Amino acid sequence: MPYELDKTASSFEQDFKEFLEARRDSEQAVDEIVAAIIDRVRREGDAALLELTEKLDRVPLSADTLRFSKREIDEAERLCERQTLEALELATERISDYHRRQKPEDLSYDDATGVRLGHRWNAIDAVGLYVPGGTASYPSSVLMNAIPAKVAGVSRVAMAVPTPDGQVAPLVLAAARMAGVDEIYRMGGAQAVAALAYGTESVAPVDKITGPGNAYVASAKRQVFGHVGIDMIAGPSEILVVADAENDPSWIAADLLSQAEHDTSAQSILISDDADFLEKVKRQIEVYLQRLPRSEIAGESWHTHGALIRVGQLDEAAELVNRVAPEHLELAVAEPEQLAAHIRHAGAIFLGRHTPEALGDYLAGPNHVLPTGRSARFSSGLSVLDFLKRSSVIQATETSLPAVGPPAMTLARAEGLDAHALSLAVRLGLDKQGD
Ligand code: HSO
Ligand code: ZN
Repeated sequence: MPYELDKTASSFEQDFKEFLEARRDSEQAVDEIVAAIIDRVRREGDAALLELTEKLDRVPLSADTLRFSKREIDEAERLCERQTLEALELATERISDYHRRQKPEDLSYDDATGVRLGHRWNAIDAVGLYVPGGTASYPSSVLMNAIPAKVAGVSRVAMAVPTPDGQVAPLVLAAARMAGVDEIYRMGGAQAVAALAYGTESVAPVDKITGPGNAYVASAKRQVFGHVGIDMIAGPSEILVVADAENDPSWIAADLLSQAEHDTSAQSILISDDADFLEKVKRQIEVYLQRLPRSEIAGESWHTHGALIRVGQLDEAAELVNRVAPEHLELAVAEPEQLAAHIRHAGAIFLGRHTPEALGDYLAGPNHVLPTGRSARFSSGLSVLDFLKRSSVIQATETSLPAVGPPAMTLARAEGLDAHALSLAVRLGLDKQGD
């Protein structure tokens, strides 16, 4: 059964701490297996990649069939329903529009000494996008990863998707084309991450790898980090809803289940100031669980990690939210803005009773790749900035260098780095010996 905590009870602080510290991720000993796979792909290239794909995904491929052809993607598109493609197109437009507004400006100014300072943004050259196979193969996640990369100006986006027994979701391929993905490979697991990071005869290496995956993919991303960039390591999904008693319990119950159905390790939390309302939502969840197709996953998530928390006053919820730092936060209250003003740690905030989190998962516009596992304390969702990097720019002149050069020389000498001091001195006419 879900956790039931009461902020007005004397044991609350202890109970809440235990709840926050409870582990949700199953630790698996995969690092060694993954290290061996990466090493093989690095040394043997295509041969290792194709052999591992045949063994693990049961698909015999050659260098020619590793990559999806234009004709195969056309065919996949034909298999998709028109209405679904239209919804995907709307999502593409809305996500693109939102992310275009994230593009940062270059900076350039002359400081008081006359030195010109600033920075310039440039896109990463090539990005690898990992897309899981099977039931977690979400077209929406293809859009959420590929669109910000393309908006940033990444010229090459290469996607890896495993095709167990030769199967792939046609909508995933359609989404990839819509988002502007340049290459799609039939490969998955650690071997795909290794191929993207180090390159093989058939897969050119990329500079950064993003996208979710299982424990093997997560371990592989961690192990290639440094050689390439990676995005965050996404954990199981989370939702925290703050709701007053004016809500329809069935709306809130559905919202809690919407994330619980992702994964048995997902977490759904409800905070309310009304014990009766909490009870109604709890009952409604059981009603929905009778009929939802993914009720086994959602039920296990809700019954082992779910929580109902009662507070004396709704404004006490903000402090608890900040301590949880949830991936998704819904504020289903009369004055959501007032409560939101006190929220400092949440991946995405959904305001009011008519903004279910599911809207953000698909086509509100902002990214649905968000910090999980309390990492919203120190990080943000995926954005255009994740596909850009900054070069700082400095320009001193004959007239401005004398203002800043001498103290720089002083610091160089203090560090015992005389060639540093010399490179300033020769320009300032302060190096007597060189003449
Ligand atoms: N809620 C998930 C994303 C997703 N939902 C994809 C539906 N499809 C991220 O936490
Ligand atoms: Zn979702």
